[in-house]
Amino acid sequence: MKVFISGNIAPIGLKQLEENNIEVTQWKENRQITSEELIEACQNQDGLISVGPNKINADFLNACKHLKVIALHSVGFDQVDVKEANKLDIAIGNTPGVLSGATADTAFLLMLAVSRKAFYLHKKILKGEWKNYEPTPELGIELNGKTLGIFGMGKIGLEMAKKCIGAYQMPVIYHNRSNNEEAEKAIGAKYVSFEELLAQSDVLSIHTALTDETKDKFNLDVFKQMKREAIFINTARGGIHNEHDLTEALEQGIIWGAGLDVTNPEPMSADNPLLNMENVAVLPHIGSATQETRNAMAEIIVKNILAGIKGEPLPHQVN
Ligand code: 8YV
Repeated sequence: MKVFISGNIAPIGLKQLEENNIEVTQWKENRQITSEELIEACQNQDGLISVGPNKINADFLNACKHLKVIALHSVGFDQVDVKEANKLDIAIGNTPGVLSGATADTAFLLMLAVSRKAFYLHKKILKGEWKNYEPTPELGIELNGKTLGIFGMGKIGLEMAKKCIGAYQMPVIYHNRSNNEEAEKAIGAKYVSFEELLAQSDVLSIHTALTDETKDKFNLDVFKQMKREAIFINTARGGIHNEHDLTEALEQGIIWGAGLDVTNPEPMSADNPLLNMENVAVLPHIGSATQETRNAMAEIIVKNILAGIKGEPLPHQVN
């Protein structure tokens, strides 16, 4: 059986594929594979391990109908045309659960960094601007007892909420399509309407999938309904906030700060104005980028591939 990998996965995954006699071809170039190259590379393969933002759209799926399984190196599957995959009977696997802690850590890191202007002040040192001690300018804000709003209370949102409660006793409110009883029971999270979430959150952290419903959801109108002292955090997908509107909201002081692990587009251009703002922290989509999590993701990917090429249901199948 043959599998193409469109990037790098943790060595443990490669080892397990080899132990299971899977013949692996891997994209080794230091750039993202193009759609045409991906189609070409998948021609005589049984499965694909899709690493990074490859578009698994109708064109790709129809050109690669013969694939039995596509194992994503992500929990998110917004890049996949799931309906088309269903029509063509191609199993799509993802990696849920194992990256919740690492992604929540990234959200927490960004929240704290924004609250103390950490990335901005660090850049000032690099520019030789740490001159003398000045007690008042560029002050941060404290998080203790502030209200955390979670948009999309799933596994990652719950992890973020637990960290915020543990560190800062933050009361937690959330908005979802439906109640998350586990979160309500486990941490006393309170379900609120979207409008209440905006009006009451001191920190609003996004943990939902990118869908037609959530695309551009956080736009200027929405930022205007948030508190002026609010911090907006997005570790989910850049498409959920409108980057132009977020920039305007920050420039005009409509909200206080923002921490982003995801941008739109990715990579973010080096001259993006958000990168020079005092109350902004941006990371290059590192949510799941720890050794432990990437190992665990690779192991799930292998399980998904092995099941898929045998025509069995995947342990983590999205369709
Ligand atoms: C990945 C992610 O790093 O799981 C997700 O949805 O965004 C990240 O874990 C990314 O998809 C690269 O494969």
